[in-house]
Amino acid sequence: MKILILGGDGYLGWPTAMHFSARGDEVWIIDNFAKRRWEMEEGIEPLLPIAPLHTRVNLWNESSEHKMHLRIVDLVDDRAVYKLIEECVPDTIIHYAEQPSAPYSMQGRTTAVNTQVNNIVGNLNLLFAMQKYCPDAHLVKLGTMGEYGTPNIDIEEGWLELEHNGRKDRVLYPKKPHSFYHLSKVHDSHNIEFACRVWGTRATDLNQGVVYGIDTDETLLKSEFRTSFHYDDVFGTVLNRFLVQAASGHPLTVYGSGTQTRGFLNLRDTIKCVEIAADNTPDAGEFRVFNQFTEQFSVMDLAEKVKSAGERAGLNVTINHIANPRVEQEDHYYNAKHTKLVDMGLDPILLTDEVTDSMLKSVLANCGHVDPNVFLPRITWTHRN
Ligand code: USQ
Repeated sequence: MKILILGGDGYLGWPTAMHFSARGDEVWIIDNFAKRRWEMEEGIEPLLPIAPLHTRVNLWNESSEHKMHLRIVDLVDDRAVYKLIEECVPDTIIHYAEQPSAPYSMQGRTTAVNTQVNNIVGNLNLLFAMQKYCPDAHLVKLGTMGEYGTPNIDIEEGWLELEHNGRKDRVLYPKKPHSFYHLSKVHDSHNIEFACRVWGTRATDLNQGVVYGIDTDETLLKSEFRTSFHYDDVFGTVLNRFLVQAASGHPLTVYGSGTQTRGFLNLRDTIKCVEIAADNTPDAGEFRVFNQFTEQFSVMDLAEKVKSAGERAGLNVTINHIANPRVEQEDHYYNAKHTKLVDMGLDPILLTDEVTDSMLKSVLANCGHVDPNVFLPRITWTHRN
Protein backbone atom coordinates (compact mmCIF):
# COMPACT_ATOMS: atom_id res chain seq x y z
CA MET A 1 0.00 0.00 0.00
CA LYS A 2 0.96 3.60 -0.42
CA ILE A 3 0.43 4.94 3.09
CA LEU A 4 0.47 8.58 4.06
CA ILE A 5 1.13 9.13 7.77
CA LEU A 6 0.10 12.55 9.04
CA GLY A 7 1.94 13.55 12.21
CA GLY A 8 4.89 11.22 11.55
CA ASP A 9 7.16 13.01 14.02
CA GLY A 10 5.03 12.11 17.06
CA TYR A 11 4.89 9.51 19.85
CA LEU A 12 2.60 7.28 17.77
CA GLY A 13 3.24 8.51 14.21
CA TRP A 14 6.97 7.74 14.07
CA PRO A 15 6.77 4.09 15.24
CA THR A 16 3.78 3.60 12.93
CA ALA A 17 5.78 4.90 9.97
CA MET A 18 8.71 2.57 10.71
CA HIS A 19 6.38 -0.40 11.15
CA PHE A 20 4.64 0.00 7.78
CA SER A 21 7.93 0.73 6.02
CA ALA A 22 9.54 -2.37 7.59
CA ARG A 23 6.76 -4.56 6.25
CA GLY A 24 7.26 -3.20 2.73
CA ASP A 25 4.61 -0.54 2.29
CA GLU A 26 5.46 2.74 0.55
CA VAL A 27 5.39 5.24 3.41
CA TRP A 28 5.01 8.98 3.10
CA ILE A 29 5.36 11.03 6.27
CA ILE A 30 4.21 14.55 6.86
CA ASP A 31 4.57 16.80 9.88
CA ASN A 32 4.75 20.53 10.58
CA PHE A 33 6.63 20.21 13.91
CA ALA A 34 3.83 21.99 15.78
CA LYS A 35 4.24 19.57 18.70
CA ARG A 36 7.92 20.51 19.06
CA ARG A 37 6.87 24.18 19.08
CA TRP A 38 4.18 23.59 21.73
CA GLU A 39 6.78 21.78 23.86
CA MET A 40 9.04 24.84 23.66
CA GLU A 41 6.12 27.15 24.51
CA GLU A 42 5.32 25.05 27.58
CA GLY A 43 8.99 24.69 28.56
CA ILE A 44 8.92 20.90 28.51
CA GLU A 45 10.92 18.13 26.88
CA PRO A 46 10.49 14.41 26.35
CA LEU A 47 12.37 12.16 28.78
CA LEU A 48 15.09 11.60 26.18
CA PRO A 49 16.02 13.90 23.30
CA ILE A 50 14.45 13.06 19.95
CA ALA A 51 16.53 13.40 16.79
CA PRO A 52 15.20 15.75 14.09
CA LEU A 53 12.71 13.98 11.82
CA HIS A 54 14.93 14.49 8.76
CA THR A 55 17.77 12.70 10.58
CA ARG A 56 15.51 9.82 11.59
CA VAL A 57 14.13 9.42 8.06
CA ASN A 58 17.62 9.61 6.49
CA LEU A 59 18.97 7.01 8.93
CA TRP A 60 15.97 4.78 8.26
CA ASN A 61 16.44 5.11 4.51
CA GLU A 62 20.16 4.24 4.79
CA SER A 63 19.43 1.03 6.64
CA SER A 64 16.16 -0.10 5.07
CA GLU A 65 15.38 -1.35 1.58
CA HIS A 66 12.06 0.56 1.70
CA LYS A 67 12.57 4.32 1.58
CA MET A 68 10.25 6.75 3.33
CA HIS A 69 9.24 10.05 1.73
CA LEU A 70 9.10 13.13 3.92
CA ARG A 71 7.16 16.35 3.32
CA ILE A 72 6.70 19.31 5.67
CA VAL A 73 3.03 20.24 5.49
CA ASP A 74 0.65 22.05 7.83
CA LEU A 75 -2.85 20.58 7.41
CA VAL A 76 -4.41 23.96 8.18
CA ASP A 77 -2.81 25.24 4.93
CA ASP A 78 -5.42 24.09 2.40
CA ARG A 79 -3.23 24.64 -0.69
CA ALA A 80 -0.38 22.65 0.82
CA VAL A 81 -2.78 19.81 1.63
CA TYR A 82 -4.20 19.74 -1.88
CA LYS A 83 -0.67 19.75 -3.35
CA LEU A 84 0.38 16.91 -1.06
CA ILE A 85 -2.60 14.67 -1.81
CA GLU A 86 -2.36 15.36 -5.56
CA GLU A 87 1.33 14.41 -5.51
CA CYS A 88 1.08 11.37 -3.23
CA VAL A 89 -2.34 9.88 -4.17
CA PRO A 90 -2.30 7.50 -1.18
CA ASP A 91 -4.27 4.28 -0.77
CA THR A 92 -4.49 4.83 2.98
CA ILE A 93 -4.08 7.90 5.16
CA ILE A 94 -3.32 7.48 8.87
CA HIS A 95 -4.13 10.74 10.59
CA TYR A 96 -2.35 11.48 13.89
CA ALA A 97 -1.57 15.14 13.10
CA GLU A 98 -3.54 16.75 15.89
CA GLN A 99 -2.91 18.63 19.11
CA PRO A 100 -3.22 15.66 21.53
CA SER A 101 -3.38 17.13 25.02
CA ALA A 102 -6.49 17.86 27.07
CA PRO A 103 -4.62 20.10 29.58
CA TYR A 104 -2.99 22.08 26.73
CA SER A 105 -6.44 22.84 25.33
CA MET A 106 -7.77 23.90 28.76
CA GLN A 107 -5.15 26.59 29.50
CA GLY A 108 -7.31 29.37 28.15
CA ARG A 109 -8.94 30.81 25.08
CA THR A 110 -5.81 30.86 22.90
CA THR A 111 -4.88 27.22 23.33
CA ALA A 112 -8.51 26.07 23.15
CA VAL A 113 -8.96 27.91 19.85
CA ASN A 114 -5.55 26.75 18.54
CA THR A 115 -6.45 23.17 19.35
CA GLN A 116 -9.81 23.27 17.63
CA VAL A 117 -8.55 25.18 14.56
CA ASN A 118 -5.53 22.92 14.18
CA ASN A 119 -7.52 19.73 14.59
CA ILE A 120 -10.88 20.48 12.98
CA VAL A 121 -9.73 22.68 10.08
CA GLY A 122 -6.81 20.36 9.33
CA ASN A 123 -9.10 17.34 9.21
CA LEU A 124 -11.66 19.17 7.07
CA ASN A 125 -9.00 20.29 4.57
CA LEU A 126 -7.90 16.68 4.36
CA LEU A 127 -11.45 15.42 3.69
CA PHE A 128 -11.86 17.88 0.82
CA ALA A 129 -8.45 17.01 -0.65
CA MET A 130 -9.28 13.31 -0.45
CA GLN A 131 -12.59 13.86 -2.20
CA LYS A 132 -10.81 15.70 -5.02
CA TYR A 133 -7.68 13.60 -5.57
CA CYS A 134 -8.15 10.16 -3.98
CA PRO A 135 -11.88 9.54 -3.35
CA ASP A 136 -11.32 5.79 -2.96
CA ALA A 137 -8.59 6.13 -0.33
CA HIS A 138 -9.20 4.95 3.23
CA LEU A 139 -8.89 7.46 6.06
CA VAL A 140 -7.76 5.90 9.35
CA LYS A 141 -8.37 8.67 11.87
CA LEU A 142 -7.18 8.66 15.47
CA GLY A 143 -10.10 9.65 17.64
CA THR A 144 -10.35 9.14 21.38
CA MET A 145 -12.38 7.22 23.96
CA GLY A 146 -12.69 10.59 25.71
CA GLU A 147 -15.23 11.60 23.05
CA TYR A 148 -17.79 9.50 24.92
CA GLY A 149 -16.90 10.78 28.38
CA THR A 150 -18.22 8.70 31.26
CA PRO A 151 -21.94 8.12 30.55
CA ASN A 152 -24.09 6.17 32.99
CA ILE A 153 -24.83 3.55 30.30
CA ASP A 154 -22.66 1.07 28.38
CA ILE A 155 -20.46 2.66 25.72
CA GLU A 156 -20.98 1.07 22.29
CA GLU A 157 -18.49 1.13 19.40
CA GLY A 158 -19.44 4.38 17.72
CA TRP A 159 -23.09 3.75 16.99
CA LEU A 160 -26.19 3.30 19.15
CA GLU A 161 -29.40 1.53 18.19
CA LEU A 162 -32.09 3.80 19.59
CA GLU A 163 -35.81 3.34 20.14
CA HIS A 164 -37.74 6.56 20.79
CA ASN A 165 -41.52 6.97 20.92
CA GLY A 166 -41.94 3.64 19.23
CA ARG A 167 -39.53 4.30 16.33
CA LYS A 168 -36.00 2.96 15.85
CA ASP A 169 -32.84 4.41 14.33
CA ARG A 170 -29.07 3.91 14.37
CA VAL A 171 -27.35 7.09 15.54
CA LEU A 172 -23.82 8.17 16.41
CA TYR A 173 -23.29 7.41 20.09
CA PRO A 174 -24.00 10.58 22.16
CA LYS A 175 -20.84 12.38 23.23
CA LYS A 176 -19.99 14.02 26.55
CA PRO A 177 -16.27 14.80 26.20
CA HIS A 178 -13.81 15.81 28.92
CA SER A 179 -12.08 18.87 27.38
CA PHE A 180 -11.87 21.24 24.40
CA TYR A 181 -9.29 18.83 22.98
CA HIS A 182 -11.64 15.85 23.27
CA LEU A 183 -14.39 18.04 21.77
CA SER A 184 -12.19 18.68 18.72
CA LYS A 185 -12.18 14.92 18.09
CA VAL A 186 -15.98 14.80 18.43
CA HIS A 187 -16.28 17.50 15.77
CA ASP A 188 -13.82 15.57 13.54
CA SER A 189 -15.91 12.41 13.92
CA HIS A 190 -19.05 14.24 12.85
CA ASN A 191 -17.32 15.81 9.85
CA ILE A 192 -15.92 12.45 8.76
CA GLU A 193 -19.26 10.67 9.17
CA PHE A 194 -20.87 13.40 7.07
CA ALA A 195 -18.21 12.99 4.34
CA CYS A 196 -18.86 9.22 4.31
CA ARG A 197 -22.62 9.71 4.11
CA VAL A 198 -22.56 12.43 1.46
CA TRP A 199 -19.43 11.83 -0.63
CA GLY A 200 -18.95 8.11 -0.12
CA THR A 201 -15.63 8.55 1.72
CA ARG A 202 -14.21 5.40 3.36
CA ALA A 203 -13.16 5.98 6.97
CA THR A 204 -12.25 4.24 10.20
CA ASP A 205 -12.46 6.30 13.38
CA LEU A 206 -10.27 4.73 16.05
CA ASN A 207 -11.54 5.84 19.44
CA GLN A 208 -8.31 5.22 21.26
CA GLY A 209 -7.84 4.96 25.01
CA VAL A 210 -4.87 6.27 26.99
CA VAL A 211 -1.62 4.92 25.51
CA TYR A 212 1.33 3.84 27.63
CA GLY A 213 4.67 2.37 26.64
CA ILE A 214 8.13 3.23 25.45
CA ASP A 215 9.29 0.84 22.77
CA THR A 216 8.26 -1.00 19.64
CA ASP A 217 10.42 -3.46 17.67
CA GLU A 218 11.59 -0.66 15.38
CA THR A 219 12.29 2.01 18.04
CA LEU A 220 14.75 -0.44 19.61
CA LEU A 221 16.82 -0.79 16.41
CA LYS A 222 18.81 2.45 16.94
CA SER A 223 18.84 5.13 19.65
CA GLU A 224 17.83 7.71 17.00
CA PHE A 225 14.70 5.68 16.31
CA ARG A 226 13.32 6.07 19.84
CA THR A 227 9.96 7.83 20.07
CA SER A 228 8.95 10.85 22.09
CA PHE A 229 8.07 9.88 25.69
CA HIS A 230 6.46 12.57 27.83
CA TYR A 231 6.04 12.57 31.60
CA ASP A 232 5.05 16.22 32.08
CA ASP A 233 1.63 17.54 33.10
CA VAL A 234 0.76 18.67 29.58
CA PHE A 235 1.67 15.86 27.16
CA GLY A 236 2.47 12.96 29.52
CA THR A 237 -0.24 10.32 29.90
CA VAL A 238 -0.98 9.02 33.35
CA LEU A 239 0.89 5.69 33.45
CA ASN A 240 3.95 7.09 31.70
CA ARG A 241 3.97 9.90 34.28
CA PHE A 242 3.65 7.50 37.22
CA LEU A 243 6.59 5.41 35.93
CA VAL A 244 8.90 8.44 35.77
CA GLN A 245 7.66 9.76 39.13
CA ALA A 246 8.37 6.36 40.73
CA ALA A 247 11.80 6.09 39.10
CA SER A 248 12.84 9.56 40.26
CA GLY A 249 11.58 9.30 43.84
CA HIS A 250 8.59 11.63 43.45
CA PRO A 251 5.18 10.68 44.93
CA LEU A 252 2.67 9.53 42.34
CA THR A 253 0.27 12.36 41.43
CA VAL A 254 -3.18 10.78 41.69
CA TYR A 255 -5.78 13.44 40.84
CA GLY A 256 -8.60 13.39 43.40
CA SER A 257 -9.76 9.98 44.62
CA GLY A 258 -8.21 8.21 41.62
CA THR A 259 -11.41 6.23 41.11
CA GLN A 260 -11.84 7.69 37.61
CA THR A 261 -11.66 4.86 35.08
CA ARG A 262 -10.41 4.85 31.49
CA GLY A 263 -9.51 2.39 28.73
CA PHE A 264 -5.76 1.82 28.24
CA LEU A 265 -3.51 0.19 25.66
CA ASN A 266 0.15 -0.48 25.02
CA LEU A 267 1.97 1.57 22.36
CA ARG A 268 2.67 -1.68 20.49
CA ASP A 269 -1.06 -2.39 20.35
CA THR A 270 -1.72 1.08 18.89
CA ILE A 271 0.46 0.08 15.93
CA LYS A 272 -1.24 -3.31 15.67
CA CYS A 273 -4.76 -1.77 15.76
CA VAL A 274 -3.88 0.79 13.12
CA GLU A 275 -2.44 -2.01 10.99
CA ILE A 276 -5.63 -4.07 11.32
CA ALA A 277 -7.71 -1.04 10.33
CA ALA A 278 -5.45 -0.21 7.37
CA ASP A 279 -5.42 -3.80 6.08
CA ASN A 280 -9.21 -4.05 6.10
CA THR A 281 -10.62 -1.28 3.94
CA PRO A 282 -14.24 -0.30 4.67
CA ASP A 283 -16.81 -0.02 1.88
CA ALA A 284 -17.28 3.27 0.08
CA GLY A 285 -19.46 5.46 2.30
CA GLU A 286 -18.83 3.39 5.42
CA PHE A 287 -17.99 5.26 8.64
CA ARG A 288 -16.49 2.50 10.76
CA VAL A 289 -15.76 3.06 14.45
CA PHE A 290 -13.56 0.87 16.64
CA ASN A 291 -12.99 1.42 20.36
CA GLN A 292 -9.22 1.03 20.51
CA PHE A 293 -8.17 0.00 23.99
CA THR A 294 -7.45 -3.34 25.61
CA GLU A 295 -8.14 -2.97 29.37
CA GLN A 296 -9.99 -0.68 31.76
CA PHE A 297 -8.26 0.63 34.88
CA SER A 298 -8.91 3.27 37.48
CA VAL A 299 -6.10 5.74 38.14
CA MET A 300 -5.63 4.09 41.56
CA ASP A 301 -5.28 0.64 39.91
CA LEU A 302 -2.37 2.07 37.93
CA ALA A 303 -0.82 3.78 40.94
CA GLU A 304 -0.93 0.48 42.87
CA LYS A 305 0.63 -1.38 39.93
CA VAL A 306 3.48 1.12 39.71
CA LYS A 307 3.95 1.05 43.50
CA SER A 308 4.24 -2.75 43.42
CA ALA A 309 6.64 -2.64 40.46
CA GLY A 310 8.69 -0.09 42.40
CA GLU A 311 8.82 -2.39 45.44
CA ARG A 312 10.02 -5.26 43.23
CA ALA A 313 12.76 -2.91 41.95
CA GLY A 314 13.75 -1.88 45.50
CA LEU A 315 12.09 1.57 45.37
CA ASN A 316 9.90 3.11 48.02
CA VAL A 317 7.00 4.54 46.01
CA THR A 318 4.42 6.74 47.72
CA ILE A 319 1.00 7.69 46.37
CA ASN A 320 -0.27 11.26 46.79
CA HIS A 321 -3.88 12.27 46.29
CA ILE A 322 -3.82 15.84 45.09
CA ALA A 323 -6.74 18.17 44.37
CA ASN A 324 -8.08 17.22 40.95
CA PRO A 325 -7.16 20.01 38.50
CA ARG A 326 -9.78 18.71 36.04
CA VAL A 327 -13.54 18.81 36.14
CA GLU A 328 -14.31 15.13 35.64
CA GLN A 329 -16.44 12.50 37.34
CA GLU A 330 -14.42 10.46 39.82
CA ASP A 331 -17.08 7.94 40.87
CA HIS A 332 -18.84 6.76 37.76
CA TYR A 333 -20.08 3.77 35.80
CA TYR A 334 -17.74 2.67 33.00
CA ASN A 335 -18.33 -0.23 30.66
CA ALA A 336 -17.02 0.36 27.15
CA LYS A 337 -17.29 -2.27 24.41
CA HIS A 338 -14.05 -3.05 22.60
CA THR A 339 -14.54 -6.29 20.68
CA LYS A 340 -14.27 -5.31 17.03
CA LEU A 341 -10.47 -5.12 16.81
CA VAL A 342 -10.12 -8.35 18.79
CA ASP A 343 -12.57 -10.04 16.39
CA MET A 344 -10.32 -8.86 13.54
CA GLY A 345 -7.19 -10.40 15.06
CA LEU A 346 -5.84 -8.13 17.82
CA ASP A 347 -4.09 -10.23 20.46
CA PRO A 348 -3.72 -7.64 23.25
CA ILE A 349 -0.58 -7.05 25.27
CA LEU A 350 -1.92 -6.82 28.82
CA LEU A 351 -0.46 -4.73 31.63
CA THR A 352 1.06 -7.64 33.51
CA ASP A 353 3.65 -7.28 36.29
CA GLU A 354 6.26 -8.27 33.72
CA VAL A 355 5.25 -5.47 31.34
CA THR A 356 5.13 -2.89 34.16
CA ASP A 357 8.53 -4.05 35.50
CA SER A 358 10.12 -3.84 32.08
CA MET A 359 8.83 -0.28 31.48
CA LEU A 360 10.01 0.82 34.92
CA LYS A 361 13.42 -0.73 34.25
CA SER A 362 13.70 1.16 30.99
CA VAL A 363 12.66 4.46 32.66
CA LEU A 364 15.11 3.87 35.54
CA ALA A 365 17.92 3.49 33.02
CA ASN A 366 17.02 6.81 31.41
CA CYS A 367 15.81 9.14 34.13
CA GLY A 368 19.01 11.12 34.68
CA HIS A 369 17.56 14.38 33.35
CA VAL A 370 14.07 14.43 34.83
CA ASP A 371 12.57 17.87 35.50
CA PRO A 372 10.69 17.62 38.83
CA ASN A 373 8.84 20.89 38.10
CA VAL A 374 6.51 19.18 35.63
CA PHE A 375 5.12 16.51 37.96
CA LEU A 376 2.46 18.61 39.67
CA PRO A 377 -0.37 19.79 37.39
CA ARG A 378 -0.15 23.48 36.49
CA ILE A 379 -3.33 23.74 34.41
CA THR A 380 -6.82 23.67 35.90
CA TRP A 381 -10.13 23.23 34.09
CA THR A 382 -11.73 26.24 35.76
CA HIS A 383 -9.05 28.87 35.13
CA ARG A 384 -10.11 31.30 32.35
CA ASN A 385 -8.12 33.87 30.40
N1 USQ B 1 -4.43 11.67 35.94
C1 USQ B 1 -3.99 11.58 37.25
N2 USQ B 1 -2.72 11.97 37.52
C2 USQ B 1 -1.86 12.42 36.57
C3 USQ B 1 -2.30 12.50 35.24
C4 USQ B 1 -3.60 12.12 34.96
O1 USQ B 1 -4.74 11.17 38.13
O2 USQ B 1 -0.72 12.75 36.92
C5 USQ B 1 -5.80 11.22 35.60
C6 USQ B 1 -6.66 12.27 34.90
O3 USQ B 1 -7.33 13.07 35.83
C7 USQ B 1 -7.57 11.41 34.05
C8 USQ B 1 -6.75 10.17 33.74
O4 USQ B 1 -5.66 10.18 34.64
O5 USQ B 1 -8.70 11.02 34.80
C9 USQ B 1 -6.20 10.14 32.33
O6 USQ B 1 -5.45 11.30 32.10
P1 USQ B 1 -4.31 11.36 30.96
O7 USQ B 1 -3.65 12.68 31.06
O8 USQ B 1 -3.46 10.14 31.00
O9 USQ B 1 -5.19 11.19 29.63
P2 USQ B 1 -6.17 12.18 28.89
O10 USQ B 1 -6.08 13.58 29.33
O11 USQ B 1 -7.53 11.55 28.95
O12 USQ B 1 -5.63 12.15 27.40
C10 USQ B 1 -4.81 11.07 26.89
C11 USQ B 1 -4.09 11.56 25.66
C12 USQ B 1 -5.11 11.92 24.58
C13 USQ B 1 -6.02 10.73 24.34
C14 USQ B 1 -6.66 10.27 25.63
C15 USQ B 1 -7.46 8.99 25.49
O13 USQ B 1 -3.27 12.67 25.98
O14 USQ B 1 -4.43 12.29 23.39
O15 USQ B 1 -7.03 11.10 23.42
O16 USQ B 1 -5.63 9.97 26.59
S1 USQ B 1 -8.86 8.97 26.54
O17 USQ B 1 -8.48 9.31 27.90
O18 USQ B 1 -9.43 7.66 26.46
O19 USQ B 1 -9.75 10.00 26.04
